[in-house]
Amino acid sequence: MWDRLLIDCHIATMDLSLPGAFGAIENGAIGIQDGRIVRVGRRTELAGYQAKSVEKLGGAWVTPGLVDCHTHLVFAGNRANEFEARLEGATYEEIAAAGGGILSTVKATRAADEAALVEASRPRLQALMAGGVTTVEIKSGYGLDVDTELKMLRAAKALGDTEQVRIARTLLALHALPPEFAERRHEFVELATGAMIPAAAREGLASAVDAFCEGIGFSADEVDALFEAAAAHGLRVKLHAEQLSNLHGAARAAEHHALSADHLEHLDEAGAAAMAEAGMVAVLLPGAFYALKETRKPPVDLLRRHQVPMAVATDCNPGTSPVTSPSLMLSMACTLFGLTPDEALAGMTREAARALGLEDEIGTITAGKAADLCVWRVERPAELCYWIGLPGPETRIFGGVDT
Ligand code: DI6
Ligand code: FE
Repeated sequence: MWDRLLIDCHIATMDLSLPGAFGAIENGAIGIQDGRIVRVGRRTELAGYQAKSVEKLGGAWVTPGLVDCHTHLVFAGNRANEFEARLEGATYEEIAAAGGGILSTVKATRAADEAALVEASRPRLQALMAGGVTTVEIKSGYGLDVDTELKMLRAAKALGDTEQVRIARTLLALHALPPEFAERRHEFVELATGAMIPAAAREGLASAVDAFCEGIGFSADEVDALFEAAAAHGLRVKLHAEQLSNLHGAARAAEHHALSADHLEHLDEAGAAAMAEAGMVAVLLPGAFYALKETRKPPVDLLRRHQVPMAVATDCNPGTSPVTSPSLMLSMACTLFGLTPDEALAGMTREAARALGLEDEIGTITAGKAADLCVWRVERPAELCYWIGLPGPETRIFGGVDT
């Protein structure tokens, strides 16, 4: 006998093997046992099964738990002062060049101890969870020294140990050049490859390595060295690429079999083709596009043409995307970037799971996967993208348990 049987519901399985938008099953049922989905189908197909708890959902729609596959939500302080400066005309690059930007968050994050960092970050994580997120990726990158990078990853781990959410941890080893290395770029890259990566791998603190490939960040050649070290330590890679300019980072990441390239406003055709060939995911970040008042959109048609799967994430960070609402990202992905509601929801479920290498575990409502689910009181799944800033699901199920 199963633990739970959810009935009287419609299911947006997001399973690509089912026909139609959202992989929808109307009048469906979901069987749950030991925290996993054991069976999903039409109610009539599951008629013969019994469960300890049979739950009528009153015609609600059930989706996979949302997956936020790109965040920097562990940090100290905030940058509302830079927000004000940008409103007065300063650009993100100018603020960064003047020692603000990422470096101001680095200062605050270095000064906070691990416990303070955990408690500063918890409300942001809880806001995402309340919005329906059951898996979140958290990057380091505001330490820029070995100890602080590890402290950030430990804080992310502590959050996962104390909240009902899955956390994927990424070492963002090349985010900005710290002032103490101003004249010694290659030494900082050596620190990242020779010390940060080995230490994070040794402690099991990260499953992936990331970098900011940009004029104000790091070159594609520097990223190469980083990704080689990551591979040597058994870590996957992903890259912030083509956000503000085109350094051809996505194509370089493809050479390293990266999981994803993220942002991509300036991606060109060769980059999209390389991503498709390598089976990468394009992670679109409408919060940063919006907050920076960018005008150049990621090339969604190009990505579709090359059949590059698209994920959507909050990029929750203090500088360019102070966002804690997954609903808002679904809306912006459609309204600003032109995704269909089916693509946007897939972007925060199935394709986001793939961007984390977790596609066998989460991201669709499929027998065998973890029972991470959201129950929404809506009449059709497109409502999840239509409402702007929807508070969250009626019920959030994590590992088979209501939370
Ligand atoms: N891209 C981003 O959107 C964030 N980092 C990055 O590489 C911005 C980080 C910040 O400004 O604090
Ligand atoms: Fe980012």
